[in-house]
Amino acid sequence: MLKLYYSPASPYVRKVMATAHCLGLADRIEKLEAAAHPVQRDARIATFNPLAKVPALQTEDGLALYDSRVICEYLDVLGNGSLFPAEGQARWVALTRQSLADGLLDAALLARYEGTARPAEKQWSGWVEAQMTKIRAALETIEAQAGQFEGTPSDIGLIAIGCALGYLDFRFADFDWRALCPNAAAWFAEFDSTRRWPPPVPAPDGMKSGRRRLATLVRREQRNKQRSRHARDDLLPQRTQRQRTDARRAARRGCAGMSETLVFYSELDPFEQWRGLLAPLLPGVRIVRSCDEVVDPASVRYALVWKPPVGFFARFPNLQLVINLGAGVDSLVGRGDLPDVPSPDCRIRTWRG
Ligand SMILES: N[C@@H](CCC(=O)N[C@@H](CS)C(=O)NCC(=O)O)C(=O)O
Repeated sequence: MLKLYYSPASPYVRKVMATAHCLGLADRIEKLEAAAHPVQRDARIATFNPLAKVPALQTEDGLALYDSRVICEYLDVLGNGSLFPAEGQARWVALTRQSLADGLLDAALLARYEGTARPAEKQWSGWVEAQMTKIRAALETIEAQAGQFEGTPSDIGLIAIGCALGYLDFRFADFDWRALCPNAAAWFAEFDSTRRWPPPVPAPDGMKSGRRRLATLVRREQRNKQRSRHARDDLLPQRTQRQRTDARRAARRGCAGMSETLVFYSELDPFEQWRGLLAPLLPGVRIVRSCDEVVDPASVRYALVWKPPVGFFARFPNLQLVINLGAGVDSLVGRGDLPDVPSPDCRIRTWRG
């Protein structure tokens, strides 16, 4: 198997997966859990890629390949494809389109990191605006060429452009790139409808009705935890009533003070929408996505998941509750990275949207 350090929200990873799907190689790729971040270095990726970025691929011969351009070209050779035209103008056009799309993504990521990774007091709107200027300029060039694009991605240039436009929809939903690029938008609609790889964020049904049930599960777990802590405290003979009351107050403050984390993983479900719905119902719980946000693994008590990669749960030593974003728990049982059983605090429940 090929092994890919992977984040479902990464547009470069998506480009790699789109390439793999086009070449019929997707089933040969094992996805390895990764949490790439520009500041918090992920040691797992770093042992493999000194830049600690995703995507990074380990080949069946043990070669470490990065970045997405190298990986896509490797896959093309492995799959006897022609997504990288061998010579002539077609080659240089495809490679330059890939660079254009990747450059658009580089600017988009820098703009996004400015808001999500940099402390609020250090953020600089001029920086974000400069990145948006690059994005607009790249879009102008894409628009100028869109009349020549083919509907089904025939080379790496068009795959990269499709993934870049998809990323704008995903992370820059308020930025109306279609207004700037009507021809590219028409091409993208066709590209998007024929894609064979997972989209970053299709909305599932039933989220609104499910959020209350889900929050109830988390709150019940919080209460259970608190009760067992109190029961333990009450057994301590040397504690006075006053000390017990103080300990309970401190525990309650801890709950309200963002000491707990719910970690989200799904390639199919929309994280931002889930977070938006759940955050008001769970004020004491930090809700993060494992792929691109800093996670203090010890603070993770709850996981809301759909088919996380093997090894995902092993990072969270204090996990108490796993909520599956689909019917049944067959996708979870027997995978070996759940917390040790028997554990009084560990259970699996099913939630249906
Ligand atoms: N040029 C690289 C860019 C990869 C990249 O920036 N990936 C992001 C995730 S979308 C990342 O790993 N960021 C962490 C970092 O900047 O250190 C490629 O094409 O693979």
